[in-house]
Amino acid sequence: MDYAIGDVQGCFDSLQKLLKKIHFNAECDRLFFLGDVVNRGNKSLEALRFIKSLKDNAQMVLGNHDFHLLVCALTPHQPNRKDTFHDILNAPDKNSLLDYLLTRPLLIEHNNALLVHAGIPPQWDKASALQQSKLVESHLQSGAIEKFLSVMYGNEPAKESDCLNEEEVCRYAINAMMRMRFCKEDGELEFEHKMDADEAPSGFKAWFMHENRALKNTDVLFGHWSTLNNISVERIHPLDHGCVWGEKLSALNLETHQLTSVRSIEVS
Ligand SMILES: [Mn+2]
Repeated sequence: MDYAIGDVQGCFDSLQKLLKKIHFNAECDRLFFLGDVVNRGNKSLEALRFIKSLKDNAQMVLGNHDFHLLVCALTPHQPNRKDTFHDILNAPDKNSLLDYLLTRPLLIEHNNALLVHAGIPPQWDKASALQQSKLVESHLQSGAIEKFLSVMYGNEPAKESDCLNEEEVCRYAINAMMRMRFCKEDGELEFEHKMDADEAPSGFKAWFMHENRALKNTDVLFGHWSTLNNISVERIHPLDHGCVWGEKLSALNLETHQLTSVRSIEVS
């Protein structure tokens, strides 16, 4: 069976509890992690090592916390007080764990569904989304990684049409696929608000609520937005159920569409 799993954020013990509940078999089942496998929780190192150890039976897209770990590990940028991935930064296998993250995509296509950490802006069809993901991936795997990572932080350009060069195109793509919650129909991003989807700032909507969204007829599975409540939008599958905040970790069976959740067991 194939399963998509929401934001683990270092909650390794809850992940093991969830895998027990779905009777996960590492020989034949496959896990698709929706990003943010590390940070904020108490066992980022165990979580990342475990996912890497599953080899081809686990795949993951990069989330903003995974990306933040790369920036802190590979540029002079310092972790902040809330970051809990020092175990990875101090691990003897740090380099192979970082290499693992550097070779992860921003977007996975699986049986006509798209898996992404935050979302896909309304103006992108499948080909554009895959193209933007590949562009960032090519930079993550290039030799000039420190230079690339050190210019990827920042909220601008908010609009795709304002991107003047490849650096800005990549920054927009990273912000859209790893951080976006609210945007305008043309994909203009907004990062001040983190509340529920029906409390959008003026002029903005949750990215999946735009009427003319190009991917309306494609299943999109995503994490990142743990405060989303009771979303009922066709083909939209939010799977960050707030495990690191003491709520739930969930797995969606990609064949039967059955959802299995466990209550978080981490001390928050
Ligand atoms: Mn996130």
